[in-house]
Amino acid sequence: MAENGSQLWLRFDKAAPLTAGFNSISGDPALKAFDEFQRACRLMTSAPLPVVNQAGANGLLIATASHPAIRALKWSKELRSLGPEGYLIRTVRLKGKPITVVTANQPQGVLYGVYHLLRIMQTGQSLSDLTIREVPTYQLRILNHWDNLNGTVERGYAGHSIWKWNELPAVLSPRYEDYARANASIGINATVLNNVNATPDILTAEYIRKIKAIAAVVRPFHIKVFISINFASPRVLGNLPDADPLRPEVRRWWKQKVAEIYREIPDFGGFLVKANSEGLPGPMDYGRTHADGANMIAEALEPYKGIVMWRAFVYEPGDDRAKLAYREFIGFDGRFHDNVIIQVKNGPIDFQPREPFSPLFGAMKKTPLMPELQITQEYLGHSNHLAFLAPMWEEVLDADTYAFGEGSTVSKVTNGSFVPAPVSAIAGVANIGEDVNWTGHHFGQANWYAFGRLAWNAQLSSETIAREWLAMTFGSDKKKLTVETVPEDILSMMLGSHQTVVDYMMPLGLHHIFAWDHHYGPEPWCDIPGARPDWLPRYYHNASKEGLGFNRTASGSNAVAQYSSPLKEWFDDPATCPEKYLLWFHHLPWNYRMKSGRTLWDELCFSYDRGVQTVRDYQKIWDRNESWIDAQRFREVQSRLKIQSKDAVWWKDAILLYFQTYSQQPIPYSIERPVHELDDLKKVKLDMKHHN
Ligand code: BDP
Repeated sequence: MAENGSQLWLRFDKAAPLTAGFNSISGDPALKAFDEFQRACRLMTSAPLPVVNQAGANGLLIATASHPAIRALKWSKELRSLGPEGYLIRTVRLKGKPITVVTANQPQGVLYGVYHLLRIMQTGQSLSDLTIREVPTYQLRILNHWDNLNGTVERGYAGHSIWKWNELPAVLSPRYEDYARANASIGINATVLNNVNATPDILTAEYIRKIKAIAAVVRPFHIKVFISINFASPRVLGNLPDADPLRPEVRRWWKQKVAEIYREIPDFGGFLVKANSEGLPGPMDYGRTHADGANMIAEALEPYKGIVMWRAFVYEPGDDRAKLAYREFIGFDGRFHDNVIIQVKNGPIDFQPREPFSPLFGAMKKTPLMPELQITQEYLGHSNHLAFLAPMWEEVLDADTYAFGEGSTVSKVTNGSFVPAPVSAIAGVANIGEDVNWTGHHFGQANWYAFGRLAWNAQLSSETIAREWLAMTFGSDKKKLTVETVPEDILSMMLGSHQTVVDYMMPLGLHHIFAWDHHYGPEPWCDIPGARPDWLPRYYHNASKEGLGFNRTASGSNAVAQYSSPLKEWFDDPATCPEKYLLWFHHLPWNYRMKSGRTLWDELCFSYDRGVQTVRDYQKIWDRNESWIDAQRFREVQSRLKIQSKDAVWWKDAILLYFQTYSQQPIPYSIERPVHELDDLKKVKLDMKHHN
């Protein structure tokens, strides 16, 4: 069968290694879950299952808790502990006959249960004696689209936006439903349709009708729609003199606007707000605070149970940029309304290839916080590089903040375990565009998949996620894949790929040494006269004849002080600071002795070289699997690996040759020699406009 990636992990291929064997289906045919199972069944076996009134031997029963067949099972106690989205999948014996039951309190739980069951089937796991109970880690699992109303996507590398605003509401692209299904299949239950750099237009009556049309398509899949708003909207759209959050007319404007939205979309989710950040308007324009701004909007949304996600991505110049969000927000702890969640990027700066977690996690003890992860690879090779991000996110979610004692990990301080959260949430900046395969790189799909799976269950291992995704996404008659039989070489390529990108871009805690604006290639030398210092790489790497790195210890910017003990002491001392964050927290001499026994300079050289060599290995791994991979996807991934390989060499040569002008030391002779001249590399200017 021809494959172009458009079906994602939902290929429901007839060749899939089905352990299937259901004879009939019963329960509640009005449920979307029921429909979806039958749809998948048709694709897998050409025919849906016969619908019967009562489950018979090898039957499947799909229903909510209130259905008589489920009530008869007397599981009410267990069902009560599941909340609205949790589910049970169990094999029961009725009169000696095995029946598989998928049930939950609410229809959405049943839908997630059905997709779990389908996943078991698609990945060739056993269907007998199932005893599955799942409850999500986060209640709101939300994609953030950075899609502009003109169809471009900020930091999007998979073509234009999937939202065809100019055709809406009259024309509904069939992709909207595919999108909703894909998200529901991995537990994503909300979406922010437009860029955080929002224009006021999204709040006009015209756009509200368009949003309503999208909401109608995704609603059956239990997905709620949110939008990003521009704080100045009352001034721009409402002709008010300003947007001061304490001005009664402004407050009234928001209330009326929110009422207008809910009249059209009764289950609307709420707003995402980027305010007083990177030049966008906000409450501080009027001498007010983040709390004033967020609470005003929260008040308007409150009667409808809407939510405000207020971003903490702020960095007014002044101090070490890594400290700024914390400094600006910590004083507001406990001062936000109940329906405000502060949305915090995983790291303190900006989605770098690797950052330590943001010190706001755990530090705000009375305010619900939600992590914002970036699925789109703005700083990780766009859609050209293969970088499976589950390991990076696992590292963040499992990081111990120590804020509430040992074990208060980032996932636990954000999912309501320590800080009461009326709604716990996690966001991922989408990597989706109108490309046939949705994400540009076929392996970019794995990051969308991984975000959903981790948002549902933050304890899942990257390996489990990669196995599931590979088994569902690849595989054919020639090679049937199950979670156990996925090719080990491709699996390990995926699992190591984030570290590999870090190795050839920014190892050992280096960060933000990218080219200006497009964030693709290396430009550690970049200098733009008049630019803010913290927009330039030099600010971050501080290379000099003496050494390299950013001193954030007590003798430097003291960013370490924003972390809880014992972390702050560990980070403060190069001997205990994890080497992966070494140059994030320390400025060290070129001859500093690393744990490997090598000098810092040599270690850097070896990291870059390891990155290059490993990408070359990825090319070999991919090529030797050619015989069983469908032709188009094989070729497309192969050609992107070539680009990645060349880029890795570009990175290695640029960074090592440039830093060598400071270290004045030879590149260890066992390492492949540079093939570029530094002066030539300095002339490289990519024509990659960032759509803003
Ligand atoms: C940066 C991006 C920029 C975004 C900004 C944000 O470069 O395009 O608008 O983050 O998150 O990473 O607001």
